[in-house]
Amino acid sequence: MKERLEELQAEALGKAEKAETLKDLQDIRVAYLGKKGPITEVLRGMGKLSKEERPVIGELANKVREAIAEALDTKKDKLEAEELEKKLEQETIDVTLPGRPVKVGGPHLLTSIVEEIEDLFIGMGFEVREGPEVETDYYNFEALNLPKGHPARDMQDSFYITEELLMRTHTSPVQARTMGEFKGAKPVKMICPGKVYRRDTDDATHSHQFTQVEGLYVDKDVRMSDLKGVLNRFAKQMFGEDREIRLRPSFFPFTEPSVEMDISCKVCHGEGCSVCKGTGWIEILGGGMVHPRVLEMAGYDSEQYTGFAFGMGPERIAMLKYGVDDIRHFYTNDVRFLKQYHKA
Ligand code: 2NL
Repeated sequence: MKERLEELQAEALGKAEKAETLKDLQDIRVAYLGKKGPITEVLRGMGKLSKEERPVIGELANKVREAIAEALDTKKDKLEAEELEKKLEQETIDVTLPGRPVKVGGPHLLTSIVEEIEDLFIGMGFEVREGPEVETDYYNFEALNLPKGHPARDMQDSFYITEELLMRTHTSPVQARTMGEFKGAKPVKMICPGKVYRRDTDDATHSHQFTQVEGLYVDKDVRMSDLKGVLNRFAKQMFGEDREIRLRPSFFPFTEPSVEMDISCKVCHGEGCSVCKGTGWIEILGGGMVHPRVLEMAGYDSEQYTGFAFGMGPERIAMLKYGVDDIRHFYTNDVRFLKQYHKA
């Protein structure tokens, strides 16, 4: 019996050593230590032994049982540790791998240009003001010296919402509102950037929705020379200190006198080329002295106050500055166009 037990122990320990999985270990445990296993069987046959042999075999049987259990436990710990090791290895993150690049966007070219224009005028003491895109007929036309039936209203075919409401055709109503707010009692020095709408058929130079920046300076003693000085500074900072400006007489219903401003052509320096169509000059904006009727309607005494105003299209400014040949590029949002103008 003693030999049988020792044989069983050796056999079980050998198998435990070779076991490769936790399942193998469990099978060995059941096979050797289970109720139907060989050790239990040995213990059951102890009745046939002599009084002297019984405690010896009993003790040995327990030792064998313990030895097998211990071998299985040890092997179990080892297998579990190996498994954990393998799992950790599989799940390792290589922090030195290069990351996947994140696509970063940037401001739209028009946004950048409008901000650049704003910064230049803020630098000259102008305040930036915004207003509604849906306007009343009064602020969009009437207050700007464009009474009902005025031919210039046809020039600006507009999107009407009701008889009295329309999509603004310029940003001047923001200025008319501001002058009204100030009640003719204090100076106004402001610019108003924003979207405007006109019933035009879209093509390379027209868009039914575009952007405008208008400026207004009303105070005692504001003169045409102030307009010229401010616009000259603007043109040089926007297009380069080597650019010249010139003012030509023009007409707008809300200014008198009215002017259009050209900048000298950078390509030919005034000699005449295809960019400036042989003239040496490129038109960039319009302006003039605020019509006394516009001042009076807003509550300003036109005997005491004078003002200048101007308006420009940021799309046109951007097209000239960057050589963009079609206004629709600003609105079709082709990333191949847009990403060329992202700084950094
Ligand atoms: C252009 C010309 C212009 C104005 C805008 C204005 C506003 C007030 C009073 C008087 Cl409140 N004038 N604005 C004046 C002259 C020209 O815009 O070609 N814009 C794209």
